[in-house]
Amino acid sequence: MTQSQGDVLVWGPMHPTLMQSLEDHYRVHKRWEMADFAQWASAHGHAVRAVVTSGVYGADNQALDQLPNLQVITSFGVGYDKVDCAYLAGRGIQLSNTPQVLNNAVAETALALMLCVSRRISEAERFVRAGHWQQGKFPLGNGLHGKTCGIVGLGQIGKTIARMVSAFEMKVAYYRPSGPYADVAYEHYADLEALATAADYLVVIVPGGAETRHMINRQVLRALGPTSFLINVARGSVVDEPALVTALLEGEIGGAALDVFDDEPNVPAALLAMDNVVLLPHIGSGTHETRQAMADLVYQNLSNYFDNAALVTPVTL
Ligand code: 8YV
Repeated sequence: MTQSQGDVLVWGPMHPTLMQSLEDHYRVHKRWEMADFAQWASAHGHAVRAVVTSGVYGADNQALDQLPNLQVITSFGVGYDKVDCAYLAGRGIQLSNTPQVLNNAVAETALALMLCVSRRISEAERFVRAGHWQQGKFPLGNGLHGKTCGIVGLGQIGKTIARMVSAFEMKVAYYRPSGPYADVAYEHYADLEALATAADYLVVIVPGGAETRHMINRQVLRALGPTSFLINVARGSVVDEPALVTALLEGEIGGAALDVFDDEPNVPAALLAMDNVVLLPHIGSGTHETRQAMADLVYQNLSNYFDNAALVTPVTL
């Protein structure tokens, strides 16, 4: 194929095979390499019909304003809280994301974090590497078996986490303010603090955005309690980070395991100093297999758009 099918603006560096496919089939414009986007857009912005971005990069309205003929945004990742859906709907711009293909990888990350924080794995490894084993035994951790896993956000990833923790013979409970799902047997809570009180492990996997911002606040953390743990594989914005730091400093929760932060890649210095906190650099979906599947899905959505076919995984705006 030639590079004649259309002009695509790519927001930031993407998965290598996706970049290659884009460059093989489209005229690719790399936003992150532009010294002055506004200047570039005033000359070339009218040609752009498609944007490729990720859940982490998003796309700001101010930049999109400079792409008057934009018709589709294909985003790498399931979360799309960094694009303004109302704005896209207003302009008739379609949006796609990459649901389903990352369910297992993100759920595996949640399980890894639960095990890591409960059994003190990172801390224990630091202990060995520092040569402390010769001086004495490492303290005990907490088990998962028989404990309650409270899931905040029983969507597709949440359900995958529920199935995985069931194999550890944990009890599963979930929060849903609008009532229980008819087809789900797990224990339902309409009140988040009540779920936190019941949970030994509170796993956060709701979409980011204004509706869920800081829903994990000081009250929820206090309800979780000093022997229980917070796991966040959703978005940093869902947790009130200063409240989390305070709750940890005050011993109000047992520990936290976090894959996501409010201001990535910046992690609050107070968290870096705590041994009962596990910190990951947003690797939830980060396996070779899953990232390839996500890359393929982004490309399929884009090529469908240019072939005048329906998007494979459209977001309803
Ligand atoms: C990132 C994610 O999008 O799917 C999501 O919502 O947070 C991740 O999969 C991905 O890491 C972007 O590079």
